[in-house]
Amino acid sequence: MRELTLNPKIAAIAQKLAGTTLRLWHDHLLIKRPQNNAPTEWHQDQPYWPHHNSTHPVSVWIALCDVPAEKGCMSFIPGSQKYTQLSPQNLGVSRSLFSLQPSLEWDPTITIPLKAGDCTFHHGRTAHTASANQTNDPRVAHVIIYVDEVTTYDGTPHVTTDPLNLTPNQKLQGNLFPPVQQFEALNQA
Ligand SMILES: O=C(O)CCC(=O)C(=O)O
Repeated sequence: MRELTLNPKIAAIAQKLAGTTLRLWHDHLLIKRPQNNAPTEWHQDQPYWPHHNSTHPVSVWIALCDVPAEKGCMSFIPGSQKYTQLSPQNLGVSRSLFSLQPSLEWDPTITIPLKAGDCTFHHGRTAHTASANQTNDPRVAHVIIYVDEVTTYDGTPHVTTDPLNLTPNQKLQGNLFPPVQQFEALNQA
């Protein structure tokens, strides 16, 4: 997983899409159990993150198995990254995103089934959902999240930064948040 997260080619594509230099924020493995009966509600990612100065965050969602629509694939609302001020959406409340920004309900969505090894890239504010896993096999995806290299910590709680005793306005840096330009070397270490 370390090699995948620090893959320089994937990171280079993320940087090209962002148009700026990026660093790792965090990764995670997202498994949906067979017949989990639980779609991931529509949301933007960035409102959950304790960041300042991050305007081009990018997430890569990599399918580690075939993910057809009935197995928990992702759908997106293209252009929804323009909503920069929405408060964090409540994933436990159906349609929380649309109560915060009703116009999004009318925007076209795009659903992207993937083959194992395929991936999608999305901006940290692009609204997305993932369907329930209605199959008898687990759905396994690996997500790598990059943020602007200049990102600073804003002092609010997050599971990634809580144990680190960071000072508000401190730049995210160090081993846990390597810049993409170091990935090649780190991946060979
Ligand atoms: O895979 C999922 O169920 C949701 C993934 C997601 O929301 C994300 O990668 O930001």
